[in-house]
Amino acid sequence: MKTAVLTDSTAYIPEDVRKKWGIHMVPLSVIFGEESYQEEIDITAEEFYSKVKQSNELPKTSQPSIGMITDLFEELSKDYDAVISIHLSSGISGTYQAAVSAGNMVEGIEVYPFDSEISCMAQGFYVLEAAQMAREGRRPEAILSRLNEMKETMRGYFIVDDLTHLHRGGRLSAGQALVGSLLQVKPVLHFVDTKIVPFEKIRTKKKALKRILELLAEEAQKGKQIEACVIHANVPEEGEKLKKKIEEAHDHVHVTLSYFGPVIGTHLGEGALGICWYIK
Ligand code: MYR
Repeated sequence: MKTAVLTDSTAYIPEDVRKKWGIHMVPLSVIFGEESYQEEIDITAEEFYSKVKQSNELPKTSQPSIGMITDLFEELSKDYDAVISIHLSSGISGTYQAAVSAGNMVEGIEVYPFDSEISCMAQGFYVLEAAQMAREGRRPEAILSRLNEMKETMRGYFIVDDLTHLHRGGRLSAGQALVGSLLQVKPVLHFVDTKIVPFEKIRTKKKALKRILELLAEEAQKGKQIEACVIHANVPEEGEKLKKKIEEAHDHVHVTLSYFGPVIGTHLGEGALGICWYIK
């Protein structure tokens, strides 16, 4: 049985890595006024952040259409028997639901949609694992079962410089009164049941990052091998600094650096930082 792995652009897996592992990708888009750009294809993260600075209008985002995903599945059906389709959390985007609908429409390929319930490199971790297992010839059911096992230890905590982006885009699940109080501080955010919610209210960025590092350290204390990733929104030096701190503190945490690209950057704003991890 030949199984393909498809993800969306918000995993931000670099093109060379996608090519190496045969990972297929469907893009989400950012829209500036009348102009729409498919991220990772028409616009890079650097171009996006510089365009935001020059533009009078704030960008919007959109998910891929069901038709676009159906076309991709149909294309894949020529070479594969099945496809695992891994997407950003269904609580923040309709992409996963679009993959489910497209999967119900196509014939000639078994479609297994997977809701990562998170996004960015945490989603990427699922994708890389699935791609490796698919290459080993593992069956889709075995791959999905491993992804669900990974979900039990997958964590992602992040902070933003300005919460109004998340609030404006309707992606912050918190009552109006709570949002008001959060705007004064630097809350640590995370996903619960597919949605973004505040984890803890913290006064300063420095303390919020320290708290995220503590949460990782609590996990690392258990002594198991951890795969982690620091993610930044156009602040690579800050990302590198965090990565170095993690490397110096824990020898059984393998850590990489990734970025919040255009679509996620639209909702988090420049300067956001996050760390995600799972127990290997
Ligand atoms: C769409 O238009 O369908 C895309 C909406 C994307 C919302 C993004 C919200 C922020 C996600 C933060 C992920 C942090 C992962 C560690």
